[in-house]
Amino acid sequence: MGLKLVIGNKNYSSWSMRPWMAMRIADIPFEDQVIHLDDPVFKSELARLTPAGKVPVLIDGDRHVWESLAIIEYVAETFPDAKIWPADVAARAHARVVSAEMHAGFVNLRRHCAMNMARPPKRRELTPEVQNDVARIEQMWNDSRARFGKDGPFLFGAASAADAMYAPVVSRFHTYDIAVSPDTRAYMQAVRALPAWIAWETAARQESWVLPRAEVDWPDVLR
Ligand SMILES: N[C@@H](CCC(=O)N[C@@H](CS)C(=O)NCC(=O)O)C(=O)O
Repeated sequence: MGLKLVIGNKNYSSWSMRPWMAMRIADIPFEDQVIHLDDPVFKSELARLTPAGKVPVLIDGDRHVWESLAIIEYVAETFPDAKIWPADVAARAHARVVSAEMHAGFVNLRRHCAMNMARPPKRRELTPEVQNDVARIEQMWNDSRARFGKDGPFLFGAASAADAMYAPVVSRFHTYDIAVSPDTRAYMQAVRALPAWIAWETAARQESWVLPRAEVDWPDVLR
């Protein structure tokens, strides 16, 4: 029996996107199952899979792994040759640092600019707190690229789990037309050109569900 990743709507579920992208980037075979976040059966379906009641959840036989970063670590251990994390130990440590920073933080950006891949890019005014998150993320991306990214366009050269952890941030920067530096734009462009990104975005745009709490223009739904 293969791996199954249970996820929320591809258009909106940023935490689901992270392990999905990491596994696709690393060519790890898996199937996904999408559960609409506002479906009345969402909680009851999920209760069978995780006591945390949230997506994503990875199912590997009788092992159930939830929390996006824990899923990535599980597949990195299970498929060591897939090189989910950078090969160099210093780069790998730093990739884990920035990924943990994402997992634990940037609440202001996440709340103010919900991921919504199907929304056409349109500028959203940012609060000072959100601007602080954006500034820290740009500083971190520049620093990672300058120290470890010489061999490619991604944070650690080749695409890795760190880029997967920040893929929903790339989406938010794009969707809300957030003012960023040319270097940040180039990095975003590289992430948005990844086959894994294109596959996720294409599927997200085919979904018809609308999640009012994630539509910042509500009651308008921009498409
Ligand atoms: N820390 C968790 C966050 C998971 C999470 O908040 N998932 C959202 C979807 S993106 C969810 O399941 N929300 C449904 C709910 O809270 O009822 C992770 O990294 O996986």
